[in-house]
Amino acid sequence: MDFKELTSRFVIYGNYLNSIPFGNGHINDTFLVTYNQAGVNTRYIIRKINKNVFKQPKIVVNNSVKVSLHIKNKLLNYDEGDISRKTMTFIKTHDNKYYYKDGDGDYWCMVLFFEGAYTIDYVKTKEQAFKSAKAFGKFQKQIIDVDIKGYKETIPGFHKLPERLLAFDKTMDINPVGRLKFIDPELNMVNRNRDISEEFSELMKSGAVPVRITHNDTKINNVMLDNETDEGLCVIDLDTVMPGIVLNDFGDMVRTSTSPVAEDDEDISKVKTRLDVFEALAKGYLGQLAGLLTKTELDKLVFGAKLIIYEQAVRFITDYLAGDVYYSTSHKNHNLVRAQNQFALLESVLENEKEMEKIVKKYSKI
Ligand code: GN1
Ligand code: MG
Repeated sequence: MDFKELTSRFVIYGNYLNSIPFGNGHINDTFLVTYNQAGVNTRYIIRKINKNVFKQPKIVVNNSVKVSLHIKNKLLNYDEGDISRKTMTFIKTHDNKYYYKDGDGDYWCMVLFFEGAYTIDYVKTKEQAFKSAKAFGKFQKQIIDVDIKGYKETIPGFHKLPERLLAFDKTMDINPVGRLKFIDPELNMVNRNRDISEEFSELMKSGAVPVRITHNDTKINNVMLDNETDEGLCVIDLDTVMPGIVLNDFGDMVRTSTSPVAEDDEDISKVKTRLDVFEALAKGYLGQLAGLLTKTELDKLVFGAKLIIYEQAVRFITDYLAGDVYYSTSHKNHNLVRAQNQFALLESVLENEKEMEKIVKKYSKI
């Protein structure tokens, strides 16, 4: 890819210097681009939206830009400084669009890079959990008033667990690459926990959990932390911002923070949910959202953790059965290991459920 030519489609001043691959997301191709602008090096991120995952890339662009502008206006109203490190700044093209469509039909988006900030892949200290959860809580607070009608689904049925299970069942029937024989224990885990899906369906049918605009991918490495203060600056990876439920967002923080090891760590014996980290998450997230969530949402936050961990395990094992067609993998059992890891985490959450409920109560206010 000729990045000089590609980035010249966007309104950027100065001279192109270089670009390098960046980050470790499983879905989109991301690059860090440097321009010299009047003697100062300015860095940008350019990302190719994965069109196999996001069938309608324009919806991704619309949602990400819209939510970022909404947050920018909030920050301006509250007169907060450092705005370009507290929300994403999307760069327009010369024909006034927030994306460039290349000759292969791929969509590219460009944003300002956050200088002086970092991300973490797993949580080492309670403080890191607290600060990241605070950032996700603040994000939710900032967008609590957006009009849901302006946001379509970027991936239809993304967090609809019954559909994920249906996909698993279908893949199992087809067994396209002959891996079914390797997944007896995981199949058992899928089947033993199908009640989570039933509870989810009941809950959604009852209407007790409001559909809001949510992030839907609140992995711990989707928060930028400040190099100096370690405070959360900005929530990133807005591809899945769309109508959703806070249960999943809280749950995905639990999924990606409370285990001391990464989601693909092979040493399953290390996978467990750390209650002190969980408490820091609840404190950070709910500290921002006091009075803004409903009683049912608060009551079901721990269920949200079970929901998303189970869903993620099902997604990984489905992709393993399908022959690794969705997630990028670096070895042949990568998705199997990921699924085993997530099932172990689910078991740990199930064991600690009561304690976790108590913690959430402690920080819940209506
Ligand atoms: C993907 O984009 P990335 O790598 O942060 C996935 C999430 C999963 C996650 C598991 C659009 O996230 O839903 O939770 O991998 N995103 C999409 O690591 O499928
Ligand atoms: Mg993502």
